Amino acid sequence: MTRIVDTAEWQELAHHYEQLRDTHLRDLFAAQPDRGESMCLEAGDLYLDYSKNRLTADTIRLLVALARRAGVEQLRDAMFAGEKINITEHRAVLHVALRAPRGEQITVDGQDVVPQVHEVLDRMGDFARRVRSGAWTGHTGQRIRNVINIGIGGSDLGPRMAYEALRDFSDRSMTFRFVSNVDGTDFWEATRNLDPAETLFIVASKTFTTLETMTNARTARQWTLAALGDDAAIAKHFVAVSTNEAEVAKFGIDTVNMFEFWDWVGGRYSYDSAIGLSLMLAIGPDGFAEMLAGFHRMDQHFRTAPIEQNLPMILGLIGVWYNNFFGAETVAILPYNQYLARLTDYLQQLDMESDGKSVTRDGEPVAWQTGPIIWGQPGTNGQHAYYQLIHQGTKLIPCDFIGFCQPRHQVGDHHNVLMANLFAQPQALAFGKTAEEVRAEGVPDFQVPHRTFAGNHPTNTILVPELSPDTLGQLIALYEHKVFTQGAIWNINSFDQWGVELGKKLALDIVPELDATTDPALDHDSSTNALIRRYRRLRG
Ligand code: G6Q
Repeated sequence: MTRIVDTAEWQELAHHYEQLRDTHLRDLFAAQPDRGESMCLEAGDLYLDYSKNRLTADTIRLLVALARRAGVEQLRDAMFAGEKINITEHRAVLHVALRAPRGEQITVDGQDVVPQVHEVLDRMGDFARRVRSGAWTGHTGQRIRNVINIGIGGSDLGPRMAYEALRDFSDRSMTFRFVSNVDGTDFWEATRNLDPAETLFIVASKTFTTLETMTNARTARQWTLAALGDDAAIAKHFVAVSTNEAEVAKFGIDTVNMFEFWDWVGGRYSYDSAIGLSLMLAIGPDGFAEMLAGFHRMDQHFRTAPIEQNLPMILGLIGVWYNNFFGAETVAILPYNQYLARLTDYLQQLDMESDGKSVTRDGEPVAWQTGPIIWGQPGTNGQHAYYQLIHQGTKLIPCDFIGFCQPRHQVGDHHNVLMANLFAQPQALAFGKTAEEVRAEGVPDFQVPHRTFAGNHPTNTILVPELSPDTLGQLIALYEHKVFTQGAIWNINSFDQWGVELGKKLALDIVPELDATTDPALDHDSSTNALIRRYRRLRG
C-alpha cells in the first residue's frame, strides 16, 4: 500500500505549503472580503468559523483530496457497518451504536446490537428513577443522597466531565463525586463528610481488573461495612458497570445490579454507555436521552455530509495541515464556559490515547507525525497565564475557541464580557499589531519590539446557541469524529491503547517490593533499585 506521504495528494499539499507558509492572515482577509462568512460550516447547532486559519479554498480542496485518497469515507462506513476496524484487538468500534435510536440496525457478527443498547438504557433509566425518587433506599432504609463513581481513565473522565458540564441540569439535592486516583487521599476526601447509609457507589470498569479501581472499590466496601456492619448492605450500596460479569460477581456485587456494555465500546468512547450511569442519576434519564440524541445528530452529519461540508472532517483536516505541514506539535482547546472546566482533560484522553501511535495499521513505523498534544483550560483564566506564549512565543499553537451565545445564568453583564474576550483573542492572534501601530499609540521606541504582535496565529471558533445535554452530545461527537478522521489519514489504529495496558502491568511487580514486612531482592535497573530502597528507608 502506498504510504500516505508518498501520494500525489500529500506531495501537492507539501508544495502548496511552501507557497503559503509565509502568507499572513492579514493578507488573506484583505484579499477575500467575505472570508469571515464563507469559511464557515454548520452542523446541527454547531457553527464553525475556520476563516482565521492559514489556508485558502485551494488548501481545503487539496486536504479534501487527501482525505479521499486516504479512504476516510470508507473507514467511516466500515465503522458504522460494525466491521472490526480495531484490528489489533479484532473488535468493532461502535460507540455510534450507543446513541442509535430504537429501531435502527447496526450489526456485529450478524447480530443487531441496537436492541441490547436500549435494553441497558431502559434498565439504567429504571434504576435512576428509583434512586432519584427515593424508591431505592440504602440498607437502613435511608434515601440515597450521595453517589460516588469509582473508575479511572475512560471510566472516569467522561462521566466526570459531563456531570460538571451539565450540573445545572442535575438534581441539586444530591451529591456526586468521582474517585479515580489510587492515592488514598482521593477516596478519603470524597467520603470524609458523607454518611455511608446515604451513599451509593458505582464501580465503573470495563475490565473490572484495573488496579486503581479495584483498590478504591475494596476500600469503599470496607468503609460501607465498617458503618453498616452487614454484608447484605453491599447489594443496596454498590452497583457495577462493566463488560466482565464474572469479575463483578467475584468482587461480591450481585450481577442483578450490574449494567453491561460491550467490547466494541472503547473506554474513552464510553461515557454514553452505562459508564454514564452517574451522569444519568444526576440529570435523569430524559436529560441523558437528550444528550444521546445530540450525539446521534452529529453522527448522522458525519456519516452523510460530503467531506467539504463535513464539520468533523474539516476540523480534522485543518489539524492535519498544521500537524504535518507547519510542524505544530500541540493544539489548545479553550472553552469559554466554566461548566466545561473538564472538557479539555476529557478531549486530551480522547485524542492522545486514540492517535498517539507510531506504527501504521499494517505495523510499519510511521514516517510522519501523528496525534498532537492536547491541552488548555476554560477562558478567560488562561488569558492571564499561558496565552502570552501563544501570542508572542516562538511556537505555533493552533487553538479551538468554543463559546455559547446564551449563558446558563444571567449574572449582570458577565456573559457579554466573557464573549467579548472570546471574540477578541482570535482576532488579536490572527491580526496582531504591527510596529507602526504600536508606535502610533505613543509607545517609547525601546518598548516597540516587545509590544509588537506578529499575529498569524491560527484559530477555529465554534459557536453554540447554549450549553445543554443535546449540544454537549453534539460537541463531543464532533471531536470523536475529528480524531477518527485524523487517525484514518495517518493510517493508524485509533482504537487500541497498548501504552495504557503496559501501565496497568508495570506497577504490579513493584507493589510487593514496597511491603515493609519483606526484604525483597531487587533486580531492576540501578536507578529503580536505589529509589525503592530510599523509599523503603524513609517510609520506615
Ligand atoms: C480508554 C482506556 C483507559 C481505560 C482505563 C480504565 O480508552 O482504555 O483509559 O478506560 O484504563 O479501564 P477499565 O474501565 O477497564 O477499568
